Amino acid sequence: MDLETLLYEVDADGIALVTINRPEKLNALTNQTLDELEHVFLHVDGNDAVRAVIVTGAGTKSFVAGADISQFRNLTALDGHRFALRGQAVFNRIESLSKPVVCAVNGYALGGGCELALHADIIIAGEDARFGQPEINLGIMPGAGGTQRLLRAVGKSLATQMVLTGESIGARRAREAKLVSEITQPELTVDRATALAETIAAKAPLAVRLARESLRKAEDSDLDTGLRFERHAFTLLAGTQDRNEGIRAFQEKRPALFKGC
Ligand code: CO8
Repeated sequence: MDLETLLYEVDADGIALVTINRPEKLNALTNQTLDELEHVFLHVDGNDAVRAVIVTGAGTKSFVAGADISQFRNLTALDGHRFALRGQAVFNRIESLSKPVVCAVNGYALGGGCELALHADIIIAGEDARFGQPEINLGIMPGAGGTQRLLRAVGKSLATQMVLTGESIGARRAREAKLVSEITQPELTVDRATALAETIAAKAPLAVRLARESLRKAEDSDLDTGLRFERHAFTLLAGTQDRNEGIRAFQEKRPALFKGC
């Protein structure tokens, strides 16, 4: 597929950089962008050379300012249903990826942009980042996980305030609310995300995969189910060659060389 609204590259360390590239429209998501995101996520998932993914927006002003509103002009209820279904399906691919995803957010992360970031494992925000769900101002509401994932991320009170007022929050408030893990200077978000991705990429791939899956279970399962998953995942990893290598490297005081088996 020729990518027209995304830039996609994989560096020598296996870090994939996905850049939503419509800066003149503040990287608003069109149907085409959703198709291209899905294509790229499928490539990431099926490519063993990719160890971690960074998602960011082109330009300095915006990560993603939401779904492209011009597509909503003649929307019927059925179109709305299809769009929300499509948005949820594409963003859910992030969750089911076998690699961790770090979002580097500069400027606006609004509507579908905030929802996209909410699907990442880690969010790094520039000091100028703004997160919000302004759909209510358009007479609609979040449709790609915003009500469900924002509430899980920041709790009922702040999520309700954001969704019902449409008001956005800045980077500091987002960090206080545990939506983002770190704030950097705006020009350093991708560098910081890359450094994190490289650190993760150097670990044992199966351990990263299963630990990530186990963390995700904590979001949507009861404690017993989560603990059972954690136990089984731990058991699986105990039988890997990388576990053997990790322990041996520690005892021999050298860096471990993980192979993903
Ligand atoms: N859609 C389409 N175009 C947009 C969008 C958008 N969401 N946001 C900005 N643009 C365009 C503007 O129209 C403008 O284009 P042009 O120069 O051709 O007029 C250009 O980007 C620059 O924007 P502004 O001139 O408005 O820049 P400002 O700095 O004045 O304002 C704002 C920045 C505050 C971000 C403002 O652009 C804004 O309010 N944008 C809309 C934000 C919004 O409401 N987002 C939610 C959209 S609805 C949604 O996301 C529903 C998601 C449902 C599921 C998603 C599945 C993927």
